[in-house]
Amino acid sequence: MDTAETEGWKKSACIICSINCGLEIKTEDGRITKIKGDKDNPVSQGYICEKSQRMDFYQNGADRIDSPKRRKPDGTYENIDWDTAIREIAEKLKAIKQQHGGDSILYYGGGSQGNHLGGTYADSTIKALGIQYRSNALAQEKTGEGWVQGKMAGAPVHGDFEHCEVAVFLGKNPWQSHGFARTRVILREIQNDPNRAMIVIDPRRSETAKMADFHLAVKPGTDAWCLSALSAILVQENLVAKTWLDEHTTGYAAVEAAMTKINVAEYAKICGVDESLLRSAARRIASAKSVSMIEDLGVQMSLHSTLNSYLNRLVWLLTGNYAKKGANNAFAPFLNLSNSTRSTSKNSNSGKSSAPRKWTHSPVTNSKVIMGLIPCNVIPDEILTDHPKRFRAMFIESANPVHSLADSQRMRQSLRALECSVVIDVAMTETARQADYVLPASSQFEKAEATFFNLEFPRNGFHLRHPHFPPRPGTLTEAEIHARLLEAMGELDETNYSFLRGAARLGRTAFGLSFAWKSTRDKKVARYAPVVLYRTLGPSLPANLAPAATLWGISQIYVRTQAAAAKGAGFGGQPLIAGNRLFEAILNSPSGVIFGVSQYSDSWDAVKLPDHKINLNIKEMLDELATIDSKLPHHRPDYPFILCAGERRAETSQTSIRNPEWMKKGDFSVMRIHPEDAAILGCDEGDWVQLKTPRGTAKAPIELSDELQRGYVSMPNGHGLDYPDADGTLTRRGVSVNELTNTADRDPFAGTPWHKYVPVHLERLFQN
Ligand SMILES: Nc1nc2c(c(=O)[nH]1)N[C@H]1C(S)=C(S)[C@@H](COP(=O)(O)OP(=O)(O)OC[C@H]3O[C@@H](n4cnc5c(=O)[nH]c(N)nc54)[C@H](O)[C@@H]3O)O[C@H]1N2
Ligand SMILES: Nc1nc2c(c(=O)[nH]1)N[C@H]1C(S)=C(S)[C@@H](COP(=O)(O)OP(=O)(O)OC[C@H]3O[C@@H](n4cnc5c(=O)[nH]c(N)nc54)[C@H](O)[C@@H]3O)O[C@H]1N2
Ligand code: SF4
Ligand SMILES: [Mo]
Repeated sequence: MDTAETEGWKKSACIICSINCGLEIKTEDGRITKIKGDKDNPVSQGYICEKSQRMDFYQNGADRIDSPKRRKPDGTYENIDWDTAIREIAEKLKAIKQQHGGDSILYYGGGSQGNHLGGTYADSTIKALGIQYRSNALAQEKTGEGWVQGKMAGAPVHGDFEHCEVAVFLGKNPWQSHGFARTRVILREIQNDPNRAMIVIDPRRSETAKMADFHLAVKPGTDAWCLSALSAILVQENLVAKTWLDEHTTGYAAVEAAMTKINVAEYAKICGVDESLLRSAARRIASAKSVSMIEDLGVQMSLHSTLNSYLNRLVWLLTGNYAKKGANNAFAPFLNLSNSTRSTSKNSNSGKSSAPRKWTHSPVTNSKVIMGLIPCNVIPDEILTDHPKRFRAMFIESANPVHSLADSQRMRQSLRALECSVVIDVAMTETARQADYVLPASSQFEKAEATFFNLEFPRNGFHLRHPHFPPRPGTLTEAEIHARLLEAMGELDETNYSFLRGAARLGRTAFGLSFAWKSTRDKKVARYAPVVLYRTLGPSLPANLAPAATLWGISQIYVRTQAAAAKGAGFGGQPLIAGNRLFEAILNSPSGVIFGVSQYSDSWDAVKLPDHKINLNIKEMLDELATIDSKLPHHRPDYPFILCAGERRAETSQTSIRNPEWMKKGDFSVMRIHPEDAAILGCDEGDWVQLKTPRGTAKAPIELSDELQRGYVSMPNGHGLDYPDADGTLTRRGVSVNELTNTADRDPFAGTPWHKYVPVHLERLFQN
């Protein structure tokens, strides 16, 4: 490549989905002007999708904020200076802690699709305030799966789609939503190889379903019948990997007994899939050398979601598809997103550590805390009550729960009912507009950033992105905000920092030894390690990388807890030195670094159960399976359609991209409907309909699509944002689907929402 081609390109990443593909960008006058895939990124290898081109709409959104804001009694906001904001927030939250306990404050968020570094610093604020309860978007999708995973193996897994013979996508449309690196390339490879096969379980003929060898077009909400029929076929036709099961698992007898009882023909009818198609899909899975399977929102946000996560695992476990090439494997996480210290945290209200207390259930609704998180759907019930243990305050960071959680009306009401609410965001979002204080963060292109969505196997990569713009005046990084909060609360000051700051100047080894020594003498150093690292190691890091300081601590923990994977990637040996080398590699690899290389057999070490054996028998789930026949999805005559509220399409990108101009053509929030259903409503392509659910109403234009089943309609996620026009008036484009959803519609085990199964009444509108 000549210099004209390479000159001026800067390494970065896309912030729209969990893949965070490596990008090369060009910038001019504060704008991101050109974007291409970064071939040097060791995970994405140059791959990007069309959504990557939207970065400047985020960076230069018209509703970015550049001053802390305080809500006035009339609901408008006034700008205040940082010192005032930090002082008032610290005082108010401390007072709430003193009066009602840290367990009356809920921490929500901590990172979105592109930014997790800020959330690592929140850990210090959480501890200082004695906060015991947390939640974030994972608790409206992944907690059912996390609970099942914990009972069966104790380690998170990821499919090896690159190498599998058979890929199974359950309620997942990877062509649009991705979910593993270089998704579309790999999907095409599977499609074009006659020796491989793709199985898609989705009521809709999605882009991925169109590529599939087997499309099991289940009726919405009936996956439990489809999945248990698949396992029943495996058991009844003697297709299970019996020797493997004997060697590696416990509890098969209970599963066998349950599956023997299932009437496959009847279950096929209930889920609407031909029995012969079910049988051939099950046989294809059983005959494959390797099967990788991934589930996503189609089941995680639908009926029986926790049960479905269990049944999904049975399909690939009964056929021995774990811990081998092309199958599901336990990746070595750099920082475990689902690992929580909170459920066993110390009771820190006194400021001193006392006997460990378990915070296993939410205070008001007594809902299970899973992965350290309370279910998103119960948050309003935990606030809008006179229960003495209700939440009195919320600290929200990098999340937009008023828009993204069920029942926006109740979320707004909940925020307004709190004694204090604080939002840290780059933009004046729907959630920020309900908060008492809004703190403006520097954008993800103005600070060091990274995510911990490092789920690849066997080679796992981490990417620290460098800033390419100066912070917008008036904004601060999350690291700085949390440091200031801790200092304002009187938790940290120079006496905690100065020795370590000096040590940092002497090099990383001296710093590591000093940090270990100081931690034993000064409890606050260990307790508030992220902020202490930022204030001491941070200043010694290359320009603008101070917020990466917390990665030093994470690197140190990683090489100790995942020694085999670290060694595989060249970070073995004496832990302090190895951790330092990894940290150095992270700082000096602008395209990202491979931090873990695992062996397939390492997946067994990751199983945290006796003898590293997988447990197949979750009693609660088998009991639930035994009663599902009485829990068929029922239709309400007053709401004759089922709405999939929030589908991933080319034109959706969460809510970080708020400026609507990225959508060059077409309408926002187009509702897709089967042509025959539209005809019954008297509608044609482009006509508008009124949607009415038990919680709200909306209007949308329709698109006729025979990809959908009769009776089932769908709307995209992430639309309906309130964004200022040229004259500053807020305009909503499209439908914010959670104006239509209900917090009570949730899974009985994990509390995850039924957004893919919203009863709705439709009517043609003659004027929109
Ligand atoms: N373009 C784009 N990509 C994204 C995002 C984005 O906003 N835009 N967001 C990212 C995030 S946060 C996530 S979590 C992922 C989600 O990624 P996905 O889960 O793949 O996305 P969805 O389109 O919400 O749902 C997947 C499929 O579930 C199907 N489905 C609906 N009801 C049922 C049912 O009852 N059973 C079954 N089996 N399937 C059903 C739908 O038809 C749909 O095709 O996408 C990520 N990628
Ligand atoms: N009905 C329905 N609801 C859904 C879904 C659905 O399919 N249907 N999908 C759900 C899913 S899977 C998810 S993951 C959630 C996502 O919902 P949320 O977790 O609320 O996340 P995002 O929409 O990604 O919004 C992230 C926020 O971070 C802010 N932000 C961006 N960069 C920074 C930064 O550097 N610092 C700070 N402090 N803030 C920043 C953005 O402005 C935005 O307000 O939505 C969920 N809601
Ligand atoms: S949206 Fe996801 S897959 Fe597409 S470029 Fe961005 S990170 Fe990559
Ligand atoms: Mo998500």
